[in-house]
Amino acid sequence: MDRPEQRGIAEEPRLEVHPPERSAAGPVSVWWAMRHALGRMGVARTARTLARVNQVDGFDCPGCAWPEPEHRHHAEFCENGAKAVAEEATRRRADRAFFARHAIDELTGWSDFQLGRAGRLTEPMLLDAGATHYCPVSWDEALGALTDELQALASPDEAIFYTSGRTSNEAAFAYQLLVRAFGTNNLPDCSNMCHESSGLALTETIGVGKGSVSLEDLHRAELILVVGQNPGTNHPRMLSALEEAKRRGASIVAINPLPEAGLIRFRNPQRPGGMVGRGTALADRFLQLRLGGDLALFKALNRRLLELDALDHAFLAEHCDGLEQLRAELAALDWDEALEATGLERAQIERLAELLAGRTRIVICWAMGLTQHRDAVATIRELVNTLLLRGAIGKPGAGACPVRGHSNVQGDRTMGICEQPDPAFLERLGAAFGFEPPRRHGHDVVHAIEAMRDGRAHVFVAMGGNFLSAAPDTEATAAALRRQRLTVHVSTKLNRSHLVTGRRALILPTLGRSERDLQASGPQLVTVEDSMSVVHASRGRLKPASEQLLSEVAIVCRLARRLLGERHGIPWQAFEDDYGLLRERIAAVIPGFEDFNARVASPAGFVLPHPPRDARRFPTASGRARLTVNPLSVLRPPPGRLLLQTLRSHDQYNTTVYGLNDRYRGIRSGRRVVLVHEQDLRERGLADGDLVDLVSEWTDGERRVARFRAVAYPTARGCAAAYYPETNPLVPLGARAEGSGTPASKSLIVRLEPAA
Ligand SMILES: Nc1nc2c(c(=O)[nH]1)N[C@H]1C(S)=C(S)[C@@H](COP(=O)(O)OP(=O)(O)OC[C@H]3O[C@@H](n4cnc5c(=O)[nH]c(N)nc54)[C@H](O)[C@@H]3O)O[C@H]1N2
Ligand SMILES: Nc1nc2c(c(=O)[nH]1)N[C@H]1C(S)=C(S)[C@@H](COP(=O)(O)OP(=O)(O)OC[C@H]3O[C@@H](n4cnc5c(=O)[nH]c(N)nc54)[C@H](O)[C@@H]3O)O[C@H]1N2
Ligand SMILES: [Mo]
Repeated sequence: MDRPEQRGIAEEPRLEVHPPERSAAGPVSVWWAMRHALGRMGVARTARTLARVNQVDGFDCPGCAWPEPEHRHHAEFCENGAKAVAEEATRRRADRAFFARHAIDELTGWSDFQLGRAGRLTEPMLLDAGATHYCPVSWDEALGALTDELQALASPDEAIFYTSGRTSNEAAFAYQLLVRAFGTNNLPDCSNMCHESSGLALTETIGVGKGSVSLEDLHRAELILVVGQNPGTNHPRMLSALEEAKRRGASIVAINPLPEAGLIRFRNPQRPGGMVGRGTALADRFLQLRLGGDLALFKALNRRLLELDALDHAFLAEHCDGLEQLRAELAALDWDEALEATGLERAQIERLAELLAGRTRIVICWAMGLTQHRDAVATIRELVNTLLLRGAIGKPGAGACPVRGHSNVQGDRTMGICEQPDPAFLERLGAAFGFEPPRRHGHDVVHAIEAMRDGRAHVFVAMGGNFLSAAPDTEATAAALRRQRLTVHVSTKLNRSHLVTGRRALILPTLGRSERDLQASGPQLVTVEDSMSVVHASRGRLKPASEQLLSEVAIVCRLARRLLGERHGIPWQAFEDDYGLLRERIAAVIPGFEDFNARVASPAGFVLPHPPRDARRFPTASGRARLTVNPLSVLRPPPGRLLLQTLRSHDQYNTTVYGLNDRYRGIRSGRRVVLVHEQDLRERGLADGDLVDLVSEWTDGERRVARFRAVAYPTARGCAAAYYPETNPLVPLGARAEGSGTPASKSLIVRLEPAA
């Protein structure tokens, strides 16, 4: 078995399927959090570590990007945050003895769960050409090898510099500076696979590619739509905010093909009632729509709002363009088509439109259920139309809330990690450092894979993440990585990207966010930006997993010194010694960071400017918000096929698998399942419990993953769901969102075949 996705598959003899749960969190989640933490960290370390998460003098949870409330609880973390912390603070070590014991071939046979359990990486490791094992190397040798390969390239554009979203602002700023001073904009990042569609749609419509609400707005909203998001698992602390809004009288509507537990009922472990009672019923309504049906839904809602004349006329007249075009287009909306796309009844849509018409403080939250579709950008633009028609932007209790993933993914973008940088940013960067940054756009994730595959790139460097497993089309990505001369990963933990490598490979182990970062000038803090544009400090407190770890900032600065030498006179050594100096430069280059060092000293941090949110000012070309026309085209799989979404279980953080349970959905001790409506199974001559292969169909041929257990599940008709990353081999490189290029990993056309 040479195929990367088929490796590490053991049969799952203990797999159990139970009915899905009807509520999220509560005492059971506290128990699970403690079980995970104690198992990996032991008692004393657990107490010390969890007491620091998201506290003002502690570190930012490396879990999700949900903001911290102003009045923090003693335990300001959730079950899944505790798992993320425990994963990093584990006492296990993947050290030189580990790598001497296990050949690459053997490790390749391990599951992602087993790889993660190997523990923290402890020193730089090199996999030499043709070698069977990684061997220890000094930092000097490691950075020397990378420098030599980069210098041997015919052009800086033959190198790829990926970033995942945990990297601090300081490390991200230094990294993009190094890459641009080297001479390329090849800075793909996890955003390309995540909220790229949101950033683009928001920039086009309101002029700023970030969400426009604060936590307080959520608390004060009268109506909250939660669309394409599973907060019970992926943003558990958001449930507290929903609960608070609910307590103040808000209505909550969940729009999703799956009845996710967290949206139905919530038992807040931080309130006495949450530990004993039945908890708060969160969603007042649940619209179970078809995958990819959201564009049709929002179009139909907007059409009804126009018919009802439920418009904020004053706001539209003062601030928006495009009302007449929108009106004309929506007048021609074909209801039959809209109903086919959504799978909903017309009355359901009309009732929701009436709810929207009756409320003014409206927040719409969304995540990957909207961004990872062919029509993602159009869908989000149409959702912005809804907000604009209702005047629900730039006033208290209202706005757009794209809920980000990685804990600093938004900050990384603010710092310039972007393959298509804003020319004004490059201008300021060049002026501040006295060099001419490259202007050519770089590669995003998919274009980077194509460049590596086609021999246009030869060195791949990753600042965090797990590129092989997170990217689409695992086979194609593996082939692309194998063609590289050198693949390099700055990582905390072992993962599959360390095993599918170029001719040579380096692992550069780094400090996690929970760990003390001591440099020449003393202990360093770093900063992060949450989903609501709040920038605040994070201070690691734990003893580093090994004495040989370098911080991400130190790795970048040392590489820069070797690679660029004195070129441009950038003070890399001083940056490494004192991150405060980096922050001074950030303040000079990036608007909103004036006086950065002083302001980050405030415990609550500070909020970045957002003109539409702050002053109803829309920095688009016309200076006005844009209502947009977004043509509808219905996804129609051929007869017998299903639409498949690839999503997260409760026991994973992206490609890191903490455990084998998806508790709320009733799946235990296994991950190779495909959730399908019972009737859809029956129509295909299948039944719950059958073993099936999933075959995706695309213009360039078929892709297959073998031996998944079919589970009869109450999902929308015609739709199926299975876990990422096991199903990434099914995502064709060419299946991408229009405009943003995000892999369309939530609406793959698949058929189920009985397994051989
Ligand atoms: N514990 C934990 N926390 C995490 C992560 C993690 O893996 N584990 N990942 C982090 C990251 S990087 C991110 S981006 C976020 C991801 O957070 P989510 O976006 O919540 O993650 P997914 O599991 O991909 O869930 C997608 C949700 O959208 C629904 N959905 C899918 N397609 C459609 C559609 O066409 N329409 C509608 N209306 N709904 C749809 C799915 O049924 C599911 O409920 O979470 C972050 N937080
Ligand atoms: N099919 C499918 N594919 C998807 C998605 C999907 O829903 N479906 N979701 C997409 C999304 S939203 C995202 S964001 C991407 C995620 O893509 P990535 O961000 O590339 O993947 P992660 O699994 O989050 O990366 C985990 C690795 O990061 C390293 N790491 C952890 N903490 C640190 C740190 O502090 N510093 C450093 N240097 N390394 C660290 C560890 O070695 C760990 O193994 O995947 C995307 N891929
Ligand atoms: Mo993400």
